Amino acid sequence: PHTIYLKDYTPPVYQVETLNLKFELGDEFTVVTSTAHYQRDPSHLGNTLLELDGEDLELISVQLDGRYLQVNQDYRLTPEGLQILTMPAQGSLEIVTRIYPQKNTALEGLYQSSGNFCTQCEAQGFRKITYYQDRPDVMTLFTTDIIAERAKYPVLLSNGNLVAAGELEEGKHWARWLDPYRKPAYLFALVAGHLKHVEDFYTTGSGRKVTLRIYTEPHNISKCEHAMQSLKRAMRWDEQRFGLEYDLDIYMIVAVDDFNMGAMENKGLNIFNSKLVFASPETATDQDYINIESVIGHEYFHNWTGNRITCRDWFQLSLKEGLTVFRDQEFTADLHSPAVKRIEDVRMLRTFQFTEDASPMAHPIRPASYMEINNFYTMTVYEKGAEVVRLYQTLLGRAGFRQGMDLYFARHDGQAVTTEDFLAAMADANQADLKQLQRWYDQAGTPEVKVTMTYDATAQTCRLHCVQSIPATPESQHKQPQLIPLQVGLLRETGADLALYLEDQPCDGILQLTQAEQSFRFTQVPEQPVPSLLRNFSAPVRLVYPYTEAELIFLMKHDSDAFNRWDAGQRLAMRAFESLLLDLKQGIPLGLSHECVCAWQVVLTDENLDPALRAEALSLPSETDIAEQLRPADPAAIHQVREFVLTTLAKALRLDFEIIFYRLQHQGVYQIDAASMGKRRLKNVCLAYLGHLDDQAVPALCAEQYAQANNMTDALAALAVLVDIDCPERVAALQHFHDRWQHDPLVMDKWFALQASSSLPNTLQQVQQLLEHPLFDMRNPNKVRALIGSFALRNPWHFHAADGSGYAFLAERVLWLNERNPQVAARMVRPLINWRHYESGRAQLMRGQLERIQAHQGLSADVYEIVSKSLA
Ligand code: BAL
Ligand code: ZN
Repeated sequence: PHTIYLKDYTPPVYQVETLNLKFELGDEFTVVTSTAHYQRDPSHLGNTLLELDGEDLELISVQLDGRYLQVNQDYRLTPEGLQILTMPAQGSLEIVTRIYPQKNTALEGLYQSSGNFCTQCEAQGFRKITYYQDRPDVMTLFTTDIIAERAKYPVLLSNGNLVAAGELEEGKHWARWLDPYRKPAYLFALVAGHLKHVEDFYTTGSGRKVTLRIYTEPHNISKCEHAMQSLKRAMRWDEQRFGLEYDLDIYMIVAVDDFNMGAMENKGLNIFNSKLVFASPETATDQDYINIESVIGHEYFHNWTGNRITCRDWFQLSLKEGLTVFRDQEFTADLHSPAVKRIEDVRMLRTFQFTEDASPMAHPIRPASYMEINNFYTMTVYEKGAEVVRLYQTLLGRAGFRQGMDLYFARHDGQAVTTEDFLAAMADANQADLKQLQRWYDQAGTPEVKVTMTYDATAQTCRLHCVQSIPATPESQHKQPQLIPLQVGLLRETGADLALYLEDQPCDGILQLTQAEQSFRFTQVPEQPVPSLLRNFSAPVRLVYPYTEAELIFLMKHDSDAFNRWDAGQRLAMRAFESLLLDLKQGIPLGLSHECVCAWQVVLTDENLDPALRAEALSLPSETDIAEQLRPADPAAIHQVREFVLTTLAKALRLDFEIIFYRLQHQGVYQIDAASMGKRRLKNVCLAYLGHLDDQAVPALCAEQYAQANNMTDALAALAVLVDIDCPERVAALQHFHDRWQHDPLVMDKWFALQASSSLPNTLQQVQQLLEHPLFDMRNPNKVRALIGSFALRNPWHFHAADGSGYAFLAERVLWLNERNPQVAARMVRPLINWRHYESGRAQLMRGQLERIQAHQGLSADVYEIVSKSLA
């Protein structure tokens, strides 16, 4: 595999005016006829080479303006595709190819899922359908004809509007779809199958009636209501918040079981992993409900940020993904609890993106190079990208951000653009100098901001001294300072916020860090305050401040910023873990301070605090978080101290946990509003703590909750506690769950995932046995993620077993997947790449498995890129 560089970008020589596609879908193969009208950029003179991308295609014929072309004379086949050797300034090229969707296990291009045809073209799947300039800056008008056997494939769908349909001989039928908006090939979609749909309507702000349809296999049709309502909420929200309306007469979503990612924003025809569509109280957890709403929103929001304005090239991926994640985050925050949403997003960012940013795969949100673009659909491009978009809003305010968005659409609708275009629109709309924000796009690594405070009682001033640094990452050793908005508050002894004056000027609390080192002097500060720093996580940085235990406990109680109140608890826990790890190493008996225990008791029992926030506060940093922050990591020690803290809190606060648990135990009819979800969350956090007590009553309590639950959230929470306890109730509940849900693959994913996350000693053995379970299928990405992904990512203790058995297991699975589905293989190998962060024994074992994978013949570009970079 070779490396592709952003600096080598050149615009396409040919644009495509129209593209007509004809698919003849068959039982063994599919014939694709593509007719494209090419138009050369006038600045290029003379007949020119036209290079078309193509992969795994059988070429049948090529015609130029009705004349058959001859191989080697008129065209040439290369490993990358097809070259038309002397292409005139304009011409119609008809290419006929044969493809084998039924044999497509990579789930890229045209493939089958549950016997139905579907597509996934982003990023470069279209080249597996026909020869074409498979790059996002080639945008054209698509017309798609689909021909298939009516009995097997009664439903034929593509992008845009259905303009004609009819019957053919031999039981076949056809449909023609026309998409009136120019689009790149990655947004193309086709679906053909035995599907049913639910239908609803939405009237846009300007009064246009849009038909909404969700297509599924018939047996799942009853589980689409939540997705449909979510779609309508998303359509309304985008009108209200950003003034953006939908632009076609029909919006379709198709749910499929075999899908490499979550969902895909194909114009007018989204294709979704069924996991992100189907919900019923019995089968979906609260988190599933929220995720469905958020991803339905995300794909819908792409219609403007991604489809109407798309990326010039794949280096700009964050232009659409960071922005659209930001939009879906705001959507969820506006509809539910902004504080809970912020906490959840930051928790995920810190656990997974910070880790990625400290890994050999670290890359800027706009990478400068890649080998395989599929490897860059990352937490960095998506989640850090969203944080960078959030920086604009923090700096410009909501109104200023909206003005920037308006200008971005006014300037670039219908274009394929770059992140610089986005920055320019934001800056120009606000007459702001935002040039320094560019560094967020070009530099990888999580910035560290070290703050110290000095207070001068005589002058009544308080100085915050800030030092920013960005760690070296593969793309660069020396970093330039970035523009970091640092939102701060100063708390009085009473816990109230002081009014802020910077050098006697009133200040909104947002400090703009622009230099490596900078001081800010607050005046009119009558007493020594406790600083609340990086409020609402105003930038994706690691904040370092020498807080004392007492100060953190004070902030946990008093900070007016809900995010920082939560974060103070996380810092307090991390401090405790750090000192316990040291004690463990030195053979000092473990103990948790009385003050710490009381601090969590105060949060737990604070009836004025939103139950969801109490639950968040009681959810301590994960073993993965601890491993990342306290390197080199010893996963066994980390597991031991974290279990110690949980058990200590469970014992000390048992009565409180029980009182709250029983008070919230029965909630009647299942509701998915924020308040009900928050209460369930708190109740189940209490149950999880009680699960740490060595008490016979606990399994019985869990078994009871499992048996009585009228919803999946409560059932699964009870099972999650049981799965860590070696008891008859565990066996019975797992068997019951299996028997009850064996017909439902998505619910069974939960069953596989739970067992893979168990802390019981024989978990790896169990996972290996589950690979042989009749309902497990390595070709289904959801199953792989549920069983193998959960084991490697959610069970660090067993994955990092000191004998290396977890690593060897993962490597074997990666090699199996490499042959069949390289994208999924490349995702699964990632838990090994941070091998340098672990103590030397484990580090060597992890490296050994990476070397084993690297030595494998026939490694895909996807896996090769990750493994070779990790070992470099
Ligand atoms: N564009 C790939 C799926 C998504 O981010 O929406
Ligand atoms: Zn997206």
